[in-house]
Amino acid sequence: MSRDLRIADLRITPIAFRDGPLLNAAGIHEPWALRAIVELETSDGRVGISETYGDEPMLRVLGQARALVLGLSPFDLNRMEERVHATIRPSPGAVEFELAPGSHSAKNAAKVCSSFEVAMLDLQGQILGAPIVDLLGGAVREAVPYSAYLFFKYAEHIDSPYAPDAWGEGLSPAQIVAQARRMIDLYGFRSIKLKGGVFEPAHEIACMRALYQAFPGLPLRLDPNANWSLATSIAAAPELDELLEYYEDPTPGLTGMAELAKHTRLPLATNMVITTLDEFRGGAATGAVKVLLSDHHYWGGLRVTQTLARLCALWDLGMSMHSNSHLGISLMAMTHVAASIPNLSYACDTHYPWQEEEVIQGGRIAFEQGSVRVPTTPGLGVQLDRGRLAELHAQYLSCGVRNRDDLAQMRRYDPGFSGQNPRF
Ligand code: GKR
Ligand code: MG
Repeated sequence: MSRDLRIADLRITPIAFRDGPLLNAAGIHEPWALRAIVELETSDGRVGISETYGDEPMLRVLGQARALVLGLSPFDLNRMEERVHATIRPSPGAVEFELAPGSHSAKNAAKVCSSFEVAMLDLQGQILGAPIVDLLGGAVREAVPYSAYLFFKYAEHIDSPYAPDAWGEGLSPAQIVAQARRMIDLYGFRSIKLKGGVFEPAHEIACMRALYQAFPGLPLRLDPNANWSLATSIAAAPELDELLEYYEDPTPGLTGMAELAKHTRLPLATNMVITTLDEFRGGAATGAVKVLLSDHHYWGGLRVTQTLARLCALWDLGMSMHSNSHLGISLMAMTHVAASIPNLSYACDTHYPWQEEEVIQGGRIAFEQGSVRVPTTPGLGVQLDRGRLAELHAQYLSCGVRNRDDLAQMRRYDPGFSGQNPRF
């Protein structure tokens, strides 16, 4: 019976949700983060969902890909991928961020495949009465650990478009420790990452030292998003040696990371120099990085992430997971795939604590001791709240943001901000 089911409709709904004034190497987050909610509806009225990037070029390619998925069975994942890769091309003129690989339009086909694949797996799970993780070979863990993802931040956005968030300012070492304390009290995380590349390295190292003293025994990471020169990264390495579990993308490029690797005992991690299977081919062999941060949204989906995990095992690389601003549908997809990967060696990143709004029934997903329990209900295990979807879509229509642009936003605070990379 279910073999005859076909995908009869595709709905793409862009949404905008409140996001904090979070600082990074490129600048600062805008008050609204964009995502797109993808719905695939079958001829018998079932709806499979996924969450992906909501920038204009992404919405355009999703629209172009519409005809490629309609008429397929939810089980036709390989045919869907074949069609998308044959048809979808990079978007000329898209705003791209070195630090956010999901913004690279060269990854358009992989991003579309991922968004269709998750929704199709959701449908498969509903049809078979199985959670997605079972379709991926079953869970090797019942709950997936995430890390406390700290950001330098201002207390509120320029122009105060809405009431400030509850996190306050996060600039000094004491404020960063307070931010970590609040996040750990609320979510129970057992490892900590600080987004760096914002201030002078000495200040960021002082923050790491303050975290090390405040949370003895908790694994720590620092991610300057390639905003430190090779010389700066080498000079900082001995000071970071005892503080970090891994040193994430301090310096630009594979060659820079390979050179740095010769000067530090710390494992280097990346979501910047190896972001595609092609880059993996040359990158893994250099020995430059020891930990890879996967992300199903731009690598091409949950099954590609499993392939990546096998490659990491083969090349002896540790695995963690990258994140951008996202809501619960993405968190669930991340949780299903992470639960299926035996060699997930580090707690995953998630921006989720920075998001206040939700688009799923039941509201925000709960964390227990820093982990998200793997759903046992069919499919993704979460359903759309249509009222909330309509509200977040209305926010999209009125917010005016159409492409993430942290650099332009930073220049509103500081017109002289260079945006140069590496800046330190
Ligand atoms: O959202 O500001 C941010 C992050 O800096 C993000 O863009 C990065 O892609 O979190 C990411 C990372 O680990 O590099
Ligand atoms: Mg990173």
